[in-house]
Amino acid sequence: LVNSNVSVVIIGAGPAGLTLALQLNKAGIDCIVLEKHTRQYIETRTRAGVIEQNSLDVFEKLGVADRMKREGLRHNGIYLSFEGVRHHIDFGKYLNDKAITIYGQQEVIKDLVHACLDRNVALEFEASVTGILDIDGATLKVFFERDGVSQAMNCNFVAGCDGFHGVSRSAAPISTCHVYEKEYPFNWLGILADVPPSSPELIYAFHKNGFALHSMRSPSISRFYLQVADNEDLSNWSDQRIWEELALRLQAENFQLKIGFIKDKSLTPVRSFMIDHMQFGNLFLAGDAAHIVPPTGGKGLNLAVADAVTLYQGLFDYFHKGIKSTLLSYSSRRLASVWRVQEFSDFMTNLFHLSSPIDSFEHRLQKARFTYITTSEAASKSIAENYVGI
Ligand code: FAS
Ligand code: PHB
Repeated sequence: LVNSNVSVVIIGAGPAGLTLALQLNKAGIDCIVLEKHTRQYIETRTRAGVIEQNSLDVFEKLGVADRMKREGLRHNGIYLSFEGVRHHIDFGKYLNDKAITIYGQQEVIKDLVHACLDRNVALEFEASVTGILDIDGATLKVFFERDGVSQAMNCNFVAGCDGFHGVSRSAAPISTCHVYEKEYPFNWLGILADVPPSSPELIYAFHKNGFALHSMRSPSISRFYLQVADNEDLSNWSDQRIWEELALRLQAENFQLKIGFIKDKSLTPVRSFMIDHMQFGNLFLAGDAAHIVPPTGGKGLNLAVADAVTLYQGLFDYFHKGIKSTLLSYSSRRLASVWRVQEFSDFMTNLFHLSSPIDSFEHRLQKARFTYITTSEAASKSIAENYVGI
C-alpha cells in the first residue's frame, strides 16, 4: 500500500464512511476506507438506534437493508411524557406511511462492513490516519500507521468520515471557519438491558428529577437513557439506582417498568458542534467529523448517511460527468439541512431535560410547550415530520 494511488480515500468506517464507500463502489469509483480500530471493535460499539426512512431507503438502494427490515422494529409513533402525562405522536396520522426503524448502530455497521467485504471494497482495519497533505492540490497525500509501519497514499479526494475526535477536521484551516458550539449542562447515562421493552414505542419523559428515554433493540432487549450531571461518575450508578430512577421518571398511568440484567452502561456528553464549511479544497468532512447534534432527536447516524449521499452525488458528477459544481455545493447543501436538525434536536433537548429549578420561568415554559404539543395538531405534526426526517 506504500505510495499507492486511489481516487478517494475515506477516513473512518462509521455510517458515513461505509455508506460512501458502498455508493462509490457501486458506481465503479475506486476508493479505500482506512479505519483505525479492529472490525470486532466497531461492530460491537453500542451507539445510536433510530434509523430514519430516508436512511433505510439509502440502505435499500445499496442492497444492505434486508436484515434491518427483517430484524429492525418499525415504529409509527413515539410517546412524549411530561410529569407523568403521556402524549402519543402518531406519524401515520400526519405523514402517510412514514415511519422509523429501531435497529442498533452496531448492527448497521455489521451489515455495511459485510457488504463492503463481500463486494471487495478496499477496507483496511487498524490503519490509523496520522495526517493529510496538499488538500488544495490535485493530488492529496494521506499518511497512516499500520502494524507500526508508516505508510502513505496519494488520492484525488479525501472524505473525512472519522468522527468528532478524528484527524480530518484538524487538517482543514479551521481558523478561517466560524465554529459554533453548545455544551449542555448534563450527560446521558445509557444502558442496554436483557429485558423486553415496557412500551411498544419510544418514550421521551420529563420528570422533576430529570430526563429519561425508553428505547429498545429487539423484543427482548431494551435501551434506556437517564439525564445525569455533566461531571457524573458511572460508579455512582448501581443497577438498583438506575432501575429505581427509570421507574420514577417514566411513571405514568398503566405503565409498569420491566427490569432485568444490565449488560452495558455508558456515559455520553450532550453537545452541539457546527462549522460553517464542510469542504476545504479536495478534503470533504462528513458525519460527526463535521457536526455533532444532541442525541435527543436520534439524528447523528442519519445525518452521517445523508452527508455521505450528498458527497457521493458530487463525486459521481465529477468522475462520470466531468462536473465539479455539484461537489462545490456540498457544504452549502448539507449545512442548511444540518441546521434544521440542530434546531429540532436542541428543541427536543430543551423540552425534556431539567436545567432550571422546578417552578422557575424556564420550567413553566417547558410545561407550556408540552401542553401546546398535546393540544395542537400543528405542533404534533411538526414534531412528527422532524422526527421521521425531512
Ligand atoms: P463515527 O464516529 O461513527 O465513525 C468514525 C470512524 O472513524 C470510527 O470508526 C473511528 O474509529 C474512525 N476513526 C477516527 N479517527 C480515525 C483515524 N485517525 N484514522 C482512521 N479511522 C479513524 N446518535 C444518535 O442518533 N443516537 C444516539 O443515541 C447516539 N449515541 C451515541 C453514543 C456515543 C457514545 C457516541 C460517541 C455517539 C452517539 N451517537 C448517537 C452519535 C453517533 O451515532 C454518530 O452520530 C454516528 O456514529 C456518526 O457517524 P460517523 O460520522 O460515521 O462517525
Ligand atoms: C437509541 O435507541 O439508542 C436512541 C433512540 C432515540 C434517541 C437516542 C437514542 O433520541
